[in-house]
Amino acid sequence: MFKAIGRLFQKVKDGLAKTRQVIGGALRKLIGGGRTIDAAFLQELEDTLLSADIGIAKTDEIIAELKTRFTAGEVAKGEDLLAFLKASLRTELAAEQTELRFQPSGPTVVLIVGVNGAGKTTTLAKLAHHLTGQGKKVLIAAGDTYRAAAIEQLQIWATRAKVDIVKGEQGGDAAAIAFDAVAAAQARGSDVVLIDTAGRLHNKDHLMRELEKIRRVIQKRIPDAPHEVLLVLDATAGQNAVQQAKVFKESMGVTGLVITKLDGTAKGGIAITIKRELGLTVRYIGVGEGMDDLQPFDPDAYIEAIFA
Ligand SMILES: Nc1nc2c(ncn2[C@@H]2O[C@H](COP(=O)(O)OP(=O)(O)OP(=O)(O)O)[C@@H](O)[C@H]2O)c(=O)[nH]1
Ligand SMILES: [Mg+2]
Repeated sequence: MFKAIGRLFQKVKDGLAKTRQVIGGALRKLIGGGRTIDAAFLQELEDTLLSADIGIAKTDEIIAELKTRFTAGEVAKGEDLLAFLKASLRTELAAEQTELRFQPSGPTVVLIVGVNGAGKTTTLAKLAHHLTGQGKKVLIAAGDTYRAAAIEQLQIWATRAKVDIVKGEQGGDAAAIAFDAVAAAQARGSDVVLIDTAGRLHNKDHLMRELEKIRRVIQKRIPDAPHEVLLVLDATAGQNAVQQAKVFKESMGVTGLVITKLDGTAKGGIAITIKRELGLTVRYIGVGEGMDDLQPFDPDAYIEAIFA
């Protein structure tokens, strides 16, 4: 038993060493203080959960369930409460596919989308490095032709990660780059194509139209592509990230999430809120700016880190 707990904590330490406590200190103080579970306590607990972006619906559910359990004598002290909270949050994050779903043959095409500054390009680079480490042949496409320096930024990462890149000119047609990249991947026998995209165009409609066009053009070469559409969300964006997920899910058929910047925030609860509200699963998390700072999402480790 103790060994198992020890192993679990080691895993959490290894896996999320850089992730700061998510709900952390406030909750520990609340639970560890030997206080009785009364109205004031519940109010504080509610505030703490909300401030970690657990979301109103889930928070309400937790508080209501806690009242029932307390009345029934099932939750009496801090340890019970901690166990209850972990179990309750864990049920929201079923063990699902985290790593990319690879096609049995031909390149697996992955579109990386998200608002500007979310961490798309960095995530793409980290993912390229991660997949190369698994022995995959990776090709990346500089599909952000909008932002100045986006292409150079990706070229630097391609050199660092030692992967092929297909790029064009700034101001060029992003869909054409995506098309060329898929064609090149087919010709060269690449296992995976990662396509970077712009986060900001003249407006949201313009952005969505461009992403739609990229999708259409890729399908001329591979009809069921893109096989994965990963939405990159900045954890520090809090409830805004939930809103972004709604918009992208509706227009882009997002297949999974990457939550970045978990190393710098106490707001990891959005993983739970988005899963609950939109049914989207976190596939990877970003815990820093370096090439190794991407991890496949591990729900157990994530829950432990929330309460670390
Ligand atoms: N601390 C930390 N910083 C990150 C992480 N991921 C990305 N960043 C930083 O966030 C900033 C924006 O990252 P980009 O990858 O350029 O974001 P983007 O979505 O491609 O942005 P645009 O191309 O402007 O749309 C950079 O300074 C990154 O180094 C992360 O997991 N942790
Ligand atoms: Mg970018």
